[in-house]
Amino acid sequence: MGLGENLRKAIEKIRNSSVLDKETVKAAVKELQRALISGDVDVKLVLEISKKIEDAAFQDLPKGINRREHVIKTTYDLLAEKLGGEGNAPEKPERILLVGLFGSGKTTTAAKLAKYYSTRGLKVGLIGADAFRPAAYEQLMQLASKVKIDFYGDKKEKNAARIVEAGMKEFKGKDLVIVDSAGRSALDSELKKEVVAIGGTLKPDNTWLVLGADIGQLAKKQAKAFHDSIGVNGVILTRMDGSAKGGGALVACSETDSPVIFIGTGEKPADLEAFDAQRFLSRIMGYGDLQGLLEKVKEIEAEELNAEAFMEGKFNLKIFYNQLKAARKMGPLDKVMDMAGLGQQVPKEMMELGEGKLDGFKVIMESMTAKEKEEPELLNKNRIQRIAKGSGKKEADVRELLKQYKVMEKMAKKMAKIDLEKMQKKGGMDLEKLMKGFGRKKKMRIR
Ligand SMILES: Nc1nc2c(ncn2[C@@H]2O[C@H](COP(=O)(O)OP(=O)(O)OP(=O)(O)O)[C@@H](O)[C@H]2O)c(=O)[nH]1
Ligand SMILES: [Mg+2]
Repeated sequence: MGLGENLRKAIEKIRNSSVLDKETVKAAVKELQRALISGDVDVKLVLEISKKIEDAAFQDLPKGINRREHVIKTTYDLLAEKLGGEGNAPEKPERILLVGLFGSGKTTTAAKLAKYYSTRGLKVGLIGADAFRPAAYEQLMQLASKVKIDFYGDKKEKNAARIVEAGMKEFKGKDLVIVDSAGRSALDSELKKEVVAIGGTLKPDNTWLVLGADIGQLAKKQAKAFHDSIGVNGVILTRMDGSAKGGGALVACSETDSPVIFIGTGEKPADLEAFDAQRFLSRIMGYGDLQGLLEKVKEIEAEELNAEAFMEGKFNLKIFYNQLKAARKMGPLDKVMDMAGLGQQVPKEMMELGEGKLDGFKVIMESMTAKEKEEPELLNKNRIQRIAKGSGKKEADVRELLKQYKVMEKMAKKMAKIDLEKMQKKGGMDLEKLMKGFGRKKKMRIR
C-alpha cells in the first residue's frame, strides 16, 4: 500500500537520524505530510497532525522514553486517532445487510463475511437479494459454494424484500444471515425505498455500507449520506489493496458516525480484515519496531497504575517491587517522601537500594507463586525455606525482602490517609511534583 511505504520512510528518518534536532523533526514531518497527502488525506487534517507532532517533539518527555521514541509514539497516536476504530467488528452479529453503489464490492464482501464468521464458529446463510442485475444470482451462488456457505436466492422474484422474507424462513436455524443487495449509480429514492423495504423485513442488527477505497476523501460524503438517509452503522472499505487513496478513505470515514468495520484487501474470499486502527498502523509503519515501543509504553503505564494502587493503600509484593524499580528510575525516593511528610519514617538503606539488592529481590520473587506475591502474609517458615532454596538465596535474604516490604506496606497505608489537597493548600508541598514523582499523570484522585 502506497501510504504505508511513505509513512515508513518518514518514521525511518526519525529513527535513523543521529541527532534529533528541530531540522530533523521538520524534515520528517514534511515526509509524513507528503505521505498523507498522496494517500488523499484531507490537507487541513494533515497540517493539524504535523503541527501537533512538531509541538510534541520538544515538550517534556514522559518518563522512561527517549525523544526519538516520543516523536514516533506521538505520530502513531495522532494517526491512530484520525484513522479511528479499534476493532469494531461484532463477534456474533445475527443479521447483516450490505448496501452500496454499483460495483463497490457488496457481493464479493458478502461471501467474504460469510467465510469470516463461519470460520469463527457461526452457522451462516447467504441471501442474494439483488433482483436488479440479472447475473447477480449466479455470482453470489457461485461464491457461496466456493466458501461452502448455504445460499438462498430466487431468480424469478423481482421484489427484494420478498426474497429476504423467504430466505429468512429457509435460514431459521442459522446464527447469522447475510443479505447482499442491489447497487445503483447513486443514492436515489429507488435505492432508498428498496433498502428500507429489505430492512423492514430483515431487521438487521448491522447495516454496512460497502465503499471502494479508491474514492478517497469522497468516502466521507457517501458514508454521511447513507448514514443519514438509510441508517448504516458501519462501513466496509474494499480494494484497500489496490488503492493509493486508502488512507484518505479511512480517515474520511472515521470522521463520520459510521466507523470502518472491515477492510477488503483483495479479490479472494479470504481477503478481509476486521479493521483495527492500531494494528493497521503498526503494520504499515513497520511492525516490529513500533510494537516494541508500544509495549514499553504499556509497561511504564503499568508502573503508573502500581503507583496509583500504592497511593490508595493497596499493596503487595508485586507493587512493592515495581515501586522500587520506578523509584530508582525517578531518582531519590526520599525527596518524594519528604514532600509527603514521610521522609523520616523510611529507612535510609531502603532509599538507597543498590542495583544488586534489587536484582536479588527479583530473583527471590521469581521463586514465589503469583498468590504469594499478591498475599505476602502467606509466607510462613516453610514457604520462606522453599523460596530461598528455589532462588538460590539465603533465608535471611528472603526475610530481608519481607522486612522491607512491611515497612513500605505501612507507608502505603499512611499515604492513603493523607489529605493531599489540604497539604497543598497549606503550601506544604508541590502536589504536581509529588504526582510526577510517583509516575502519575494529572488524573490522580484526591480524597
Ligand atoms: N482488489 C480487490 N478487488 C475487489 C475487492 N472487493 C471487491 N473487488 C472486486 O470489485 C469488483 C466488484 O465487486 P462486486 O462484489 O461484484 O461489487 P458489487 O457491489 O456487488 O457490484 P454490483 O452488484 O454490480 O453493485 C469485482 O471484480 C471484485 O472482484 C477488494 O477488496 N480488492
Ligand atoms: Mg453485487
